[in-house]
Amino acid sequence: MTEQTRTASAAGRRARLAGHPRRAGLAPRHRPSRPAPPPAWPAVSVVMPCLSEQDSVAECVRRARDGLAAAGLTGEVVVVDNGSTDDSPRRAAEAGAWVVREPRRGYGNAYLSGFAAARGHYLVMGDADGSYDFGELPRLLGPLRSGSADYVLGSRFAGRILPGAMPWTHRVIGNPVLTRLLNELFGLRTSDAHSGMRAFTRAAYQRMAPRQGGMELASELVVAAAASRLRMAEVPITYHPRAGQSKLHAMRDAGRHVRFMLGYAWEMRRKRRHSQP
Ligand SMILES: Nc1nc2c(ncn2[C@@H]2O[C@H](COP(=O)(O)OP(=O)(O)OP(=O)(O)O)[C@@H](O)[C@H]2O)c(=O)[nH]1
Ligand SMILES: [Mg+2]
Repeated sequence: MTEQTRTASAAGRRARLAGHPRRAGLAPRHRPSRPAPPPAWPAVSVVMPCLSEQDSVAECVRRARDGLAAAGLTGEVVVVDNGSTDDSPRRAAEAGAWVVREPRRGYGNAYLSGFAAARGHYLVMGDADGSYDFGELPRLLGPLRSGSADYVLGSRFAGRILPGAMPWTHRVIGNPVLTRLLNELFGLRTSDAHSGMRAFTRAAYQRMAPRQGGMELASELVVAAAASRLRMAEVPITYHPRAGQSKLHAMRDAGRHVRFMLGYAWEMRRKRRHSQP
């Protein structure tokens, strides 16, 4: 053992005793079934991106807190305010969320700063628009807590899409076509590549190390989870009609997904060619 690695492992041991997963120096190594941190640090961080969702954000925060309590887990709800022009930040804070501000617009940018602020051992994603039911948190976290998966996708297509929750163009064309393209390009079998409800361990997140600032973060996470050889699971969820105005720009966002997928697949192929003798 070199002097440097000895120092690093001693520091890791000291930090592990201190109890916080990030200070414990667990990343970037992969430890799929570590025990949850002691209660002083939240077991779960529910992160919600929020762009002017004043009609729903407080209820989402309450449902997430109730969901954590039902699972018997300590937790925090991190709402990332992405430049709301309404009362969302105040309502989120009043409902018990920790509000973080991210001035750079974009679904991905909002998530990246929410994850950077989050302290939990498990990280959960979900919109602040009322379309995902945070009462389903205990089921979503099940495969992580049992140690059978590192990354769980809440699948709307394997579950239920309630009337009015998704326009038929997205349900029959947009989502299935983009999901199929992703599966074909990367040899995967996901049923809902753009679901906004997911959960993973902190170590899994550090292995995926996502970077995309827009909606294409959703595709990036699926592909990066597979590329990082994470154990993936899908749990059926119910998709509800959202409150307030959609922030989705269907064509522009679909274009960003396609560009990301083609770029990533090209890069993977190029690396593979170069690594061949
Ligand atoms: N699209 C988008 N959403 C953002 C942004 N910043 C934060 N968000 C939040 O990210 C979540 C996802 O956006 P939505 O408009 O719900 O997009 P979607 O779920 O694909 O579309 P809907 O089915 O219409 O809800 C919401 O909670 C938004 O408030 C942003 O710059 N763009
Ligand atoms: Mg939504």
